[in-house]
Amino acid sequence: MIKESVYFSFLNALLISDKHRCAAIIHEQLENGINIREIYINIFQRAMHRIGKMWEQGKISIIEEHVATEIVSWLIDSISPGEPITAAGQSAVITCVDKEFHSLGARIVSHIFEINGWRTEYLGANTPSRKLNNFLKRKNPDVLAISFTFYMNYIRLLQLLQVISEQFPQLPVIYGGQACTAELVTRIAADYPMAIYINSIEDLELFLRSFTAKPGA
Ligand code: B12
Repeated sequence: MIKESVYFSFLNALLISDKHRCAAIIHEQLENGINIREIYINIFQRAMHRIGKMWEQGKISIIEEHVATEIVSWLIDSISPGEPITAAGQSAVITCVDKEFHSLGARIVSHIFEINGWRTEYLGANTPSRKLNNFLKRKNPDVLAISFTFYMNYIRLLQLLQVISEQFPQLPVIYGGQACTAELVTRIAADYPMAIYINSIEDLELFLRSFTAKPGA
């Protein structure tokens, strides 16, 4: 379990853009045997949500927010085990919706797939829906995972689901992210029953385990 003092030391280091201190704190946690998922959620996610609140309240500037994002993004990649070179398991494409610039959540989701033995294609932020077709045809993934954070993009999420439901009706789709309201999830369940809403990393891992366990998968 992450101690509160560790979280606050990390947040303070992030707020003064002290990349090396942030890295030292994280590496110490890993050396102490702290699970990487705990670091993703209880340090990175928690700190970035806090940074968002501080930015909203005018307590920090957009520049500080940008630097914090870059530090966390760098740390996520540098501590993640990565996909094994010989991975032969299932594959996933992980993307953000069109005009969605929040990419850290999708990045973590991509690493969670890899930790569970999946091969991944992480497409990052702002992926144009129409351009996804050819890529999906070529890669033929077992799952498409979509991340959605900024509520104004909900039409683009629906457009993407429409494209997928028409062109890849058999492709299992999961989606998640902060902007998934109960109302939107209900609407998607009615219009796009192939899309499964997953609202936490724990539930994502449960999904991945049951998916792997399916006969013939
Ligand atoms: C960093 C940041 C930015 C950066 C993003 C850079 C980048 N490379 O990602 C920049 C500067 C680009 C940005 C821009 C904007 N932002 Co901003 N941003 C943030 C901030 C501070 C952190 C986001 C983050 O990285 N969180 C950490 C990650 C790890 O957490 P997460 O996203 O929740 O992801 C986890 C889960 O949700 C889940 N998950 C996510 N996706 C998926 C997908 C699946 C399949 C599954 C299973 C799970 C899952 O798992 C993840 C890992 O645990 C948030 C604050 C916040 N509350 O998050 C605001 C925030 C998201 N931004 C906000 C806003 C308003 C904006 C702007 C409109 C600002 C502006 N006026 O320009 C623009 C919109 C840009 C756009 N079109 O997308 C609002 C959104 C409000 C809303 N209701 O939609 C927030 C909440 C800030 C606030 N408090 O108001 N932002």
